[in-house]
Amino acid sequence: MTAPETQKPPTTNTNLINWVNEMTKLTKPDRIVWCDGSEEEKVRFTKQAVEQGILEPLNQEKLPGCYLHRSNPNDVARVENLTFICTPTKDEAGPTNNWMAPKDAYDKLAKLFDGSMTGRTMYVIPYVMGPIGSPMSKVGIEITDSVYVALNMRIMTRMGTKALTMLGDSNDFNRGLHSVLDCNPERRFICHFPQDNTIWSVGSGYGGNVLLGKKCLALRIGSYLGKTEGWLAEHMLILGVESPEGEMTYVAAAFPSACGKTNFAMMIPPKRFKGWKIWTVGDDIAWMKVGEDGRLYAINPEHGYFGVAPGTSNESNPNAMKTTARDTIFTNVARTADGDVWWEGKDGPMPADLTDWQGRPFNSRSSEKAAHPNSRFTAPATNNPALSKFSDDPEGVPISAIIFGGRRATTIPLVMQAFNWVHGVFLGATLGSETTAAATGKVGVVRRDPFAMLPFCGYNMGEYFAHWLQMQGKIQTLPKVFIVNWFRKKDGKFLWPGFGENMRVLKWIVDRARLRVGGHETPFGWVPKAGDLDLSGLNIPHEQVDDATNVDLAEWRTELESQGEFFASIGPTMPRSLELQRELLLARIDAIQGKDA
Ligand code: OXD
Ligand code: MN
Repeated sequence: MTAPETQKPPTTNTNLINWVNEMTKLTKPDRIVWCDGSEEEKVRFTKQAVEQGILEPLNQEKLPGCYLHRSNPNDVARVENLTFICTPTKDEAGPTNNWMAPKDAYDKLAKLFDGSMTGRTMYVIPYVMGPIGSPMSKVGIEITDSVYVALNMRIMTRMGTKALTMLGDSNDFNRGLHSVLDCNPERRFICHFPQDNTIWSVGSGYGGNVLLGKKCLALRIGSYLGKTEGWLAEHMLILGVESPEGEMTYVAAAFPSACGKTNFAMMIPPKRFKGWKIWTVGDDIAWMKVGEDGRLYAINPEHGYFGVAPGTSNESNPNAMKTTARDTIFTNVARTADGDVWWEGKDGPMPADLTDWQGRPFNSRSSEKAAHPNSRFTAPATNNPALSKFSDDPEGVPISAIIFGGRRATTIPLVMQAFNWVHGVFLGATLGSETTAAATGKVGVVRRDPFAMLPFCGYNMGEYFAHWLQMQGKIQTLPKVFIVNWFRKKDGKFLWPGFGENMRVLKWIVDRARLRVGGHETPFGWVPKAGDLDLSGLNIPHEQVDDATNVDLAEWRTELESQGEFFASIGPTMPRSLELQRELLLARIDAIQGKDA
């Protein structure tokens, strides 16, 4: 092997230099580029990506600094069946994760990585997850042979020299290695080694599989670090609700992939809520730790949004439209004849002469979609007009309420509050949702997605539940816990209008968290008392809202039984106290129906 063309490493950190040398020996690149995160570098990488056909410039007058990427059609979503947690024992990964023994995984992937960068450039990307200098932030280094990854990581993280400065000479950094190879699903593996703080990803170019700071570090490795270090890494948006009087309340909310977290985090309240404002801290991930005052504080480890494009419009999310109007990378959307982007659910009629996400002329009569259902935008958080001024605060923001939400056609009411922390953990643990296009597999089937973390928990799910239960002893001022469902249906139609109107529900949540509104007790939790949910100016019949908020005992019995099957599948690590919660709720139904012993 001839020595690769390289620059002098911009660091004296010998742990880092040695690791990069080791990975260089394995992958044998022709060139090594250490990323500094500068503007000049962005321009250079973008030019290269355009020359190589990886990015296509869009109409620079309409969308300055925006580019389109078309992925390999076989590589458009996360691949949960090829994602592995590689812990010394299978039990540590637990029943909800795919497992490989660390040595087997390293050996298997080393064969694939061997020489994988020959003829290619290796990019060494130093990045920080979280505000620079925050005690909650973590440094990662991603080595990749994809300039698309380098450009996306630049948007999604605090990337470059500042990360090396924060790392200094420390050996405490996540080691991420990625190679696209030939993008063959047969040779695609996303392997996590929590004990080694290491991620190896091969054979894919899709964001969730390859932007290693996001799902891999911030959630899978992050959740493991959270358990060992006593904090929480969660699949949650973070938003601030500002009242007309300037009172700020912060909320964290977990929803499974593609259930509208980005829309909720950037919501614009309806006219009725004049003077109210929503500020985005994060749209996908929250790291939460107990502060000195005993409250739970959250940071968003990310610095950009990797959002689902279809359905995003000036009606559903005007802030996202503004956020993506410049310096954004679009992946797998359709393109108009004048170099604009398009997707199903964007404003206005479908333009003529579209090019579809695979670069083919689009036939508007075909049953196929012009944009892939999981097409994405990667946009800088700093473009967001609603970005919270505390999103860069090293201390994070204090969380008053935690919300769980799924996509459920039946059973789950519009909003319900847990009786206490343990019941709240139960609501998180039993979260269910219909599957979406964010992961490969069948769409629209209800699956349990506890805490929206099923694909992202880096260790045994039963122990994860136990960790949540144990946090009760650490947090002095516990956030109140809620469950919401924007997706309930009757006769095939959604009962609740969603989007900005969700502000009505959020206001009740804020008032409950601040102990200034009552609640109506149902066997399963508190719901708004008649009149407490502000419905003024909402143009839908009251019966429809009643249907959206209704709690039906028969539906709940089925639900609790299915939750029981899920709990049983967790096995011996399943905390007994959560099963007791379930039994208690079933007993309440029995009592109401006169079936108690
Ligand atoms: C995401 C996901 O991309 O959850 O955020 O799949
Ligand atoms: Mn997500």
